[in-house]
Amino acid sequence: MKIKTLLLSCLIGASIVSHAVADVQTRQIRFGYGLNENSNQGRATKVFADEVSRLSDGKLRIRAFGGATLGSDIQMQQALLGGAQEMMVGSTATLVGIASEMAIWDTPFLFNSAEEADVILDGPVGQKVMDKLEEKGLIGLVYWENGFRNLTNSRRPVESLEDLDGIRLRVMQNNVFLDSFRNLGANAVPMAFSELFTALETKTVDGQENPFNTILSSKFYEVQEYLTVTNHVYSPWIVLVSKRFWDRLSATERDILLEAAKTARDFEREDTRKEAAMALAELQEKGMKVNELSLEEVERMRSRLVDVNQTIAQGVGQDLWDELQAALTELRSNQ
Ligand code: TK8
Repeated sequence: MKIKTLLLSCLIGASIVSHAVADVQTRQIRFGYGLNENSNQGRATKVFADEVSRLSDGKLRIRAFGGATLGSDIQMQQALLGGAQEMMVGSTATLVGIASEMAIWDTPFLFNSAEEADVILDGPVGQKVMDKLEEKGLIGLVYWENGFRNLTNSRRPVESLEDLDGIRLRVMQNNVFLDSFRNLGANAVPMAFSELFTALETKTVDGQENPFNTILSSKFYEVQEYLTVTNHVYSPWIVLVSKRFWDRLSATERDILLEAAKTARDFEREDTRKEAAMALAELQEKGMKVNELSLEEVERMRSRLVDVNQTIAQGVGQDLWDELQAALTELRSNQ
């Protein structure tokens, strides 16, 4: 009996596989990202590529391009819209020009922990925001973790809000970030990530903000002396597919991309968290001077950012904003 069942399931399994392979064509998929190969983004892209190859018997081939060699996040998004590039991973923050709802993730101090972010991003609100991309010509597959952002600069330790006065601070090309840092007194300059290292090196800007992982993998410690632990916002990355390309794929091919993106997501979050836990000490070893903000200063920051929250709620729609707040309240009441 056991053997019969086993045989039967083998047969069913085999038919699924052969059906799957028949549905999969040989394709090259250009996948771009902004960070170095030797970064959490690069490592997870490799996991994604290997998994796509494994699930498709080598028929679907991911050609990965790191270090923004296919362009900045915004340039790659345009290439996906036009169909000149098939896939990418980048910040949700730079997508706001295409889908205004993405700005909801830029809310300062939205999540108290990475685990909270996982539940919301992978839950109904995360999916709803992601689905807004389709009518614009992009398919969102999954969110990866960029992480909690922290502040670096080459001028002075930032211990109070006043220390931000006059600091030329690079921010992502996104109005929420621009308004947030202007409200905090910095001289905020929007700029593509791909131009950032040089801008810091030549002192075109004094500072920037990114997770510990990125400060480390992009070697910002070479051109930035001070690091302030602010954790002011949790930044997601999102894995995107050109809709023009997606529309040509079979159901099996789509499943393979989605499954592989989920596997890579789980790997990426674990890898990112492990690295983040070590990165601060490493950055200190590399010579960065690290300071934490006092609770009082964090509170002052929060209160300056309340206005930004209202603008975000208006921009993304009050209903979506309320839905997110309700989901957070429910999540926290279960803890
Ligand atoms: C990489 C960017 C980066 C982001 C930024 O292309 O721009 O500061 O944090 O991760 O998406």
